[in-house]
This record gives sequence, C-alpha cells and structure tokens, in this order.
Amino acid sequence: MTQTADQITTPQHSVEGFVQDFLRELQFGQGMSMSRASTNDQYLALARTVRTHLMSRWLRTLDHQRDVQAKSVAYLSAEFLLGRQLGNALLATDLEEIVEEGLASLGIDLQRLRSMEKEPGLGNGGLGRLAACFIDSLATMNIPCIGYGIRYEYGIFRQTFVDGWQVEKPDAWLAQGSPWEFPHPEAAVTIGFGGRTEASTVDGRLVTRWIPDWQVQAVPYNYMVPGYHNGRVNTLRLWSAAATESFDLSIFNAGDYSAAVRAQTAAENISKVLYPEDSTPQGKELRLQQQYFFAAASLKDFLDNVLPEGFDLHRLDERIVFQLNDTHPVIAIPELMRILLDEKGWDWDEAWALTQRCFAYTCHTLLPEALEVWSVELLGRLLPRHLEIIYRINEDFLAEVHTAYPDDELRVRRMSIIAEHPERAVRMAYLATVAGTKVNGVAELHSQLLRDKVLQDFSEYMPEKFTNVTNGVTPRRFVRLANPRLSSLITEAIGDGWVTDLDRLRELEPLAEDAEFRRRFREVKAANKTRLVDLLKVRDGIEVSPDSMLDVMVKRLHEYKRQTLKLLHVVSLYDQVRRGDLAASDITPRTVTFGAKAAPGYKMAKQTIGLINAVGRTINADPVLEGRLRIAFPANYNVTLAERLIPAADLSEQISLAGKEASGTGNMKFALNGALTIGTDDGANVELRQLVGDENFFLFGLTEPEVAEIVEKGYRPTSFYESNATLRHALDLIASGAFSDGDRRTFEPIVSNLLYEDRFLVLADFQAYLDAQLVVERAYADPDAWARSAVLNVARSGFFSSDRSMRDYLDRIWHAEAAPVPTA
Ligand code: B1H
Repeated sequence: MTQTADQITTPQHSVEGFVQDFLRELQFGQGMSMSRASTNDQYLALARTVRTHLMSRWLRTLDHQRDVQAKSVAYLSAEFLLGRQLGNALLATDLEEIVEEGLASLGIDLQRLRSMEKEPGLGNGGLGRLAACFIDSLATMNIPCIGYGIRYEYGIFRQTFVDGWQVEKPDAWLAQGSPWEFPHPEAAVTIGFGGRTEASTVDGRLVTRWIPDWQVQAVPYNYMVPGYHNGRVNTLRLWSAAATESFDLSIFNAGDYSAAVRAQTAAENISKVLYPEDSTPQGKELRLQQQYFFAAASLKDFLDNVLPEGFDLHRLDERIVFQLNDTHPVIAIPELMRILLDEKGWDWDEAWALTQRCFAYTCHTLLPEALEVWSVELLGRLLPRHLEIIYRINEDFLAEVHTAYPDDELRVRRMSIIAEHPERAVRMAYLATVAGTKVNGVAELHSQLLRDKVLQDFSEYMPEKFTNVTNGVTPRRFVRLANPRLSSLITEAIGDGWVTDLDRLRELEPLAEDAEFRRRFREVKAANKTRLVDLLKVRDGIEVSPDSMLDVMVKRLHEYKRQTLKLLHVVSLYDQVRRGDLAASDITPRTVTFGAKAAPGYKMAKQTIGLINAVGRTINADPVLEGRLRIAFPANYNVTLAERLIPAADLSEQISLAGKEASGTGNMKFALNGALTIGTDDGANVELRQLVGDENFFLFGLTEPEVAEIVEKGYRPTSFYESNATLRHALDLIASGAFSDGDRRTFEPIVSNLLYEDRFLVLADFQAYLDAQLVVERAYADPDAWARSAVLNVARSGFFSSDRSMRDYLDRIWHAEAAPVPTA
C-alpha cells in the first residue's frame, strides 16, 4: 500500500520495535553512541522515543478536530503544575512494560532514567495542580480542550534549608533539555502594552483605537496532554515572551546597542519567573503584564489560528468556552470586548452579549486579602483601552443594579467593579462575576460561603449564575502511577475499569470485611512506607522508621492551614514526657512529616518553617522520647515527592480553620491512597467525611458558624492560654528558647502572634485537636480495624476523581460533548 502524505504512521508497539526506535533516537536524535551516552542522554532519547507514540495520536486528534469542529474548552490558567511527564506518557500509551523490558535488554534501568526528569514546577500548589488534573481528565474523557498558560523559564523556587531556615534557589527546569515541549516561533503573536487610545468618527460612528507604545512577542510552546488509552492527545499551549524585531531594530538603528539588549531583556522578563505567592496575590506590575500577556495571546491564538477561516464570530460560544482559573486571566474579558469593538467594528451591545456567553469564572478562595485588585493608575497606564472598557461595563452594570434596587444606593456602591478605598482599583472577581455565564466555588461549603458572604450582593441579584463544582484529582497520576501496588491490588479485585470510572471503587466495600484483603492492603501500605523510607534516606539523608505511624501534613505553608497547630501537638507531647506527665512508652510511635514551601516574602510562614526544623532537631535527638516521636521535614515538597509520600501515609492532616480552605485537594489524594484523615469541617473535608462516614474520619474543631460567632464577639487567645495548662506549657517551652539554644527572641514573633492575635484560632482549637489525636492513637492500636477504615476510605472516595469534576463542569457550565478520536 502506498502512503498518502497525510497518512499518519504509528510507531511500533513491541519490545524489539522500541529498542530499535530508542537506539535510533540516541544515535541520530541525541548524537550519542550507547557506550558514550550519559544517563541524561539516555533519558532524553527515551523521552523522544516515547513521545513519538503520542505524536501520532496528537496529529490524529488535530485532524479529527478540524473535521468535526466540536465545541472546545479553553482552560485559562496562570499555573499548570504538571509533574513529571515520562511516567504519564508511558501509562497513556500502555508502554510501561515494553519499555521496561526493552531497556533492561540494553542493561538500562527504567526507574533510573525516570528519576532524571526535572518536573515542570509551573505552579504554586493546589490551584496549579488542579489545572493539571483537569486537562488530564478532559483528554481522558475525549473532550476537546486547549490549556493556555505561561511557560515560565523559572518555575516555583527550589526550597533548601540552611540551619533550618528556608533559602530559595532558582528552579532551572529547562537546563538539561526539555523533550516534552514543541516551540513554534513561527506562530508567535504580538502583544501590546501602554500607550494611549484615540477616538475618531468613521462613517458617523465613534471608533476607538488603542495605540500601544511597546510590544512583546508571545511564542507558543505546545505540550501534549494524552488521554488514557483512548487515542486522544489534547494540547497545552504555554506562552514565552520574546522581544519583537521591530522594537529592537528601531533602537539598533539609532545606534544604541546596549539599550536594544536591555529592551530585549525587559520583554523576556515577562515569562521569566512564576510568582511564588499562593492564596494571596501581589499587586506587582510585572504580574499584570504576565496576565495580559497570556490572556491576550491565548484569545488571539484561538480566534486567528484555531477557528476555521471565515468563522462567524457571532457563534463563538458554540465553539468555545473560556474557563477562567481564578482571577488571574480575567483581563481576557475586556480584551475580547476590545477585539470585537475596535478590531471587528461591532457595537457595544452585541459585543457584550457575546462576551457574556463565552466566559465562566472559578473562584478559589475566601480570604478577603486574596481577592485580586488592580489599581486604576496601573491598569490605566499599562492597558488604557481595557480600563475604558471596564469603566463602561461597570457603568452599565451599576445602572442596571440601580434600576433593580432604586432605594439602595449603598448596595449599588458595594457592587461596583471599581473600589474607591484605599485607592481606586478594579476588583477582578467582580468583573468576572458580572461578565461570566457562571461563577463557581470549588467545594460545597466554599460555594455556599461565596454566595452568602464574599459575593453575597451578586448572588442575590443573579442567583442563577452561581454554582458549585467540587474539585477532584486525577486517578491516573495519583493512584495508578503513584501507587502501583495498591493499583494492582484493586485491579485484581475488581478489574481495571476504576482507572477511568473511579466510582467503581465502591465495589471494594465488601472487601473491607475480608480479612485476607485487609492483610494484603496492609502489606501494600508497608511496602509503600519502605519505598518512602529508602527515598528519604537518599534524597534528604532523613532516617525514618518504617514501623511508625506516618502522620503527614503536606501543603503550602500558610497561617490559615495551621501547621503551627500540628507543631503544638508535637511540642506538647514532648513537653509532657519531659515533665513526667506522660511515659514515652505510652506514645504511639509516629513520624510527623511536613512538606511545605513558604512564599519568600511571607515572614510568619518562614518563621514557622524555622520552628518546625528547630523542634525536629531537638526532639529527634532527645533520648527522653526513646525515638517514638520524630519530625521529618524533607525540603522542596513538589509533585514528584507527593507521588511517593501520599501512598505511604497513614494519617492525613487537613486541619485548616473552618471556612478558610476553599477545598483542598491533598485531602482527596490521601483518602484515595488509604490514609485516614484528621480534619476540620472545612473545604472538601466536609464532603469527604460525609462519603467515608464519621467512623472513618477524625473530625475536630470549631465549625464555620462557630468561628464566625467567636470572631464577632471578640476572640481572646490569651483566655485559652490561661485556662489550659497543657497549651501554656507547650507555648512556654517554645518561648523559653528550648528549640533555639536558649535564645528567646528567635521564635518570639510566632509566640506573640498566637497569644495576642491568632487570626486563625489555633489556640481555640488546640484542645479539640489533642483529644482527636488521642482517638487516632486508640484507633491505630488496632491495625486490622484501621485497615478496614482505610479500605473504606478508598472505596468511598471515587467521587473525588477529577473526571467527575469535569462531568459537573460540562453539565453545569460548559455544555460541550465528547468527541472520540478514531483510532488508526
Ligand atoms: C488556591 C489560590 C491562589 N486558592 C493566588 N487561591 C495565587 C491564589 O499566585 N497567586 O497569586 C496563587 C494561588 N490557590 C487553592 O486552590 C485553595 O487554597 C485550595 O483550597 C484549593 O483546593 C485549590 C484548588 O481549587
């Protein structure tokens, strides 16, 4: 058979075929012979070999989409925290065994090559990881999706500890080669900034033009997002900033070489580094530049390159929905208006009507300080036309609100997109709410609080816009890849359908009553612990006993998440033993494991890291504890470490103050891997507890209404200090300098903050937390009953698949459908 030019060849799916392809890549792609190749050369050749299997699917997916023109989802996100790619690519293409065997025949260990890969840390925490889970699920569910974001040259910093204090190092993730990306400089788009607007009358119509005074190029880098065993590969398109030629040339021609190079650097700065803030944004100019840069490039790309030529834009909403992942891409709203008004010549009403059908907004927070605002001064300077458009949107909207509530001027002012104090500023969440088809929170409680508190006026005025979609996590990465032993056990019991239909984990429920199954389940957990113990020794030089309870708190360091509450528990146990109030032999052997990065500018968070390490240093070395209580704090918690830690955990710490954690997604990953949760009634913990049952969840602490009431009445942390001796002793021990070589000043800010401010009610929840930990110890003392609960946690957590989240988005917000890609 002769091949037509358009026929897509499929690489060989056999051990011999793979070995041939791999050696060819090594020699002719990498330019290395087997005998000279370094491990990194071998890794790169392997990555390139595996990616050819995805590329044939990718091309077919693109052809298919060109033919069927199905409605797509454009997921706009400033963060995609992808994690390593190789394992996922092997899984998606069902090549794991072939590659392992093929490499072994060459004397190469697959695991060793996998460990060479630097994970792309293009996100901070939950929000970025959620985006990565969502695009994985959409590909697996055969939904056409393009992810749009920024290709940061430096992702989230690499955390190191120096004397126990966090020191940030740049994350040069691209330095050793980046086989998973496909740059397309020829498809770069130009993005303008600054300048002024000019109004004129053309044919009796008022026309406005924006004349930017500087520009940058946005260069797309494509990444493959493979579906699981379904032949679909979607695209993630990340933008990298480069200087425009014309900009450089004009300066070059003026003879100022160094000015030209400086201009180039300024342009490239835009995608240089990920802002390492989590939950609390910083109002920095460069950040607004990043936001407009990727939002504008993505819109232009979709309108000019993805839509077929001659497409009638009035029907744009039939082809796309732009999902705004928090407020970071919200500037895309006035950008679409600008394109329709100024470039396409539409009138305001038709442009606004379309825009309102094309966007939907996900809010990820409840903290008032986390709601992004941009000063009018800055926005007007950087994006003058967009500010004009925002003013007009606001004017029309407030006029409407005024008509609805003619006697409630206060309400009208409260709902203004423009805040007046402390400075005039654009409230991005309000803009997104006014413009979007839907606004969703990320867990039931969070969505409820959004409606009742954060966006109350809006939910009263337009209740139909508000909805909930509870977050989820991808079972491919966080169970199947991260926990191969548990995966095999599950598959042996119920078949492998669960990987794409996680509700089927329910079929494990009866096995919780099966002693043999529980035994094997415990074996899996023990083996995962051993695997972790080995890793921590090599990676961090940390010694962990595989026989202790692995009690894990991994998440960004933030006061509302309350790492200090966990630490006070440890300090209190230590203090009780030192005083002789508790026999060391009565402590359940535990390894309290932390993983947490602090935003570099967040002083209290960095202090807390110092304190955790200081307490660890002291208690790990003190023979009084007989080695029964230890702290392990491996530096640089990231997706790769999570994949090892979570499957090994016994106890999952989800202890935020009720009403502060929008959802949490670590909580879901732990439950799905058979850890039991100790947690507050917050975020998605609420739903987790309802699913697994009270008897399989250690609930403690104030509820959100109780918190609101205490705060309303005036919270006095010292009253808890005064009335609770255990708490007082623990705090006094820290204050005494016991963990800082007798220096009382080192951790004084933490102690006084807890005593005199304690915004997140750590002291108020302290006793309840200690009591709950006693319940945990009693439960852990019966390993078989613990295993039964753990199996039930797995069996009942299938709801937390991000596939289910995607179904909810599709039904409630997107209204797009699956478009299966025909296989070759
Ligand atoms: C979440 C953020 C966030 N909420 C600003 N908000 C950022 C805000 O760079 N910034 O400026 C970065 C991140 N991240 C998290 O989202 C919530 O705290 C979690 O509760 C939630 O599970 C996660 C995903 O919805």
